[in-house]
Amino acid sequence: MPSFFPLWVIITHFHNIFFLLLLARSGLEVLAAHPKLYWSDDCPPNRAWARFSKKVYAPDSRELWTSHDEEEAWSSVIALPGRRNLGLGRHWHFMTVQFWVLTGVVYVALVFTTGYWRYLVPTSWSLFPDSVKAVGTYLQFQITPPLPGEPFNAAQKLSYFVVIFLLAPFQILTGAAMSPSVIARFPGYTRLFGGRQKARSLHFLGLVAFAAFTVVHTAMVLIHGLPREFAAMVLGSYDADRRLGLAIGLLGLFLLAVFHLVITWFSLRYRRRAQHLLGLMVNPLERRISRTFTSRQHHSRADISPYFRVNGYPPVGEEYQRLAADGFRDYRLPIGGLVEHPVTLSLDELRQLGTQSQITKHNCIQGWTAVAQWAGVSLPRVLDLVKPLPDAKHVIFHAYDDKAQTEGSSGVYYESIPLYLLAKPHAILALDMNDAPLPIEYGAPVRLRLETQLGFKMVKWVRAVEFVADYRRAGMGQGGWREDHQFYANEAGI
Ligand SMILES: Nc1nc2c(c(=O)[nH]1)N[C@H]1C(S)=C(S)[C@@H](COP(=O)(O)O)O[C@H]1N2
Ligand SMILES: [Mo]
Repeated sequence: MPSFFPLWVIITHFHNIFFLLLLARSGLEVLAAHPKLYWSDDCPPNRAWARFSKKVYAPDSRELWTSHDEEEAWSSVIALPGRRNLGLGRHWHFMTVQFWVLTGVVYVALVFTTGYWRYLVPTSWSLFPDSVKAVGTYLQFQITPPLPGEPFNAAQKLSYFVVIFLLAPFQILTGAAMSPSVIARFPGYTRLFGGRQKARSLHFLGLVAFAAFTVVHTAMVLIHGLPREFAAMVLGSYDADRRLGLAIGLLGLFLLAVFHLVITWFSLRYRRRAQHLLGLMVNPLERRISRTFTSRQHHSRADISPYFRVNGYPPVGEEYQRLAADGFRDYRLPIGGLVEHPVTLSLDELRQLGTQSQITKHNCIQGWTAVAQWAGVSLPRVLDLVKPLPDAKHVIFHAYDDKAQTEGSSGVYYESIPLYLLAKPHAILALDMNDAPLPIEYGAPVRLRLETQLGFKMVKWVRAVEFVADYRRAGMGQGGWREDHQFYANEAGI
């Protein structure tokens, strides 16, 4: 029998197992942060087509709830790292996907340059009836022989073709369709999938398909005989030493399990270090996307969502309560730090700078979306007014909500934004939502809107705006409250 599996097939196959397992576990961590799937970008709370959570929140509930309450803590057995660590799960996912895509590119290039494609790509219609026949043979507890001169039988060839050339690209494309920067810059691209929530649902179904394939694929390895298959898988030939193949194969699986135990333990035990180490490979990608993509969304009024989730409980501090009590008449927004002309503006003075309005899609890091109209002062206009000094690189938006008072955590909410993001067209200090002054839950009297970024960057209840050279002096130094306390990435374009 000829040797069908060259070294590059052995190596890329192993890489694929390695990266797919990381992607699946970290993907489940992301899902746990909003364990509901929808077909509509309005994410109506009672209309999820799948819900992996017992908690039910009604849109008309008398008591305020937030999307953070909807999060689930999943076990580290299925999720990486598990236990409500969305930020780290995303880090693992986006670190791994870069290597997985690279593996795929190398693999496909080799498949076509070596002629190996003949074993994978159907070239005759007979493959379809032959695959059905092959499955029938298996169902009669018999083994289907490979196609003449090829390593795989018809059913194998067809299923490998589907997984490699359809399912894998499908996961990459639906994944990209969920990035807020992609949605903002290329709204038509995400519409190809019917919107972000359909892309998210399809991405999940892609995971289910990968899992189903893996179960059948592994069962087939067992049915055909583990020693024989491991010999081919790790030594490249069915004629290779089966004892050696089996030993290396089992050792590989054992090391894979140990690796997952170690990274899960490390991610949970040293969350800050995991955030930084993974960030080394994720942040440059996020930064490139944030820098290059500019929002070009134009939704219509008809797209405005009937229900818009809240995240973050409103401030309860004395100062905010007092300001809110008379409709924010005494509210003043200080804009200062590293600027030539620091200013302190009332709401009327802010409005006098001229307002702009936009209908855009909000993307929360947890997974839900909603569309609203926002109106307020364009931030490029504010930059013209205060004139940032050359040293100013980041702008910190300080908020009124103290998480010690509202969510049993600690620290006052803030987020730092790189200066270049504020010079973009859809960057505004919003004063109105859907043609009315901002309601309290949605950030009254002033909130930030940056339409290429994830929701957590859009600070509500803004108390002060401060231009700085380095955000590391603020809070715990990670660039924002959610970076400090929830280990999110400081860049928020994906
Ligand atoms: N001050 C403050 N701003 C905040 C938050 C918060 O907790 N406090 N949550 C952020 C998150 S995670 C999201 S998704 C959006 C939610 O905006 P919404 O409540 O208007 O839907 O606000 C962002 N701004
Ligand atoms: Mo969010």
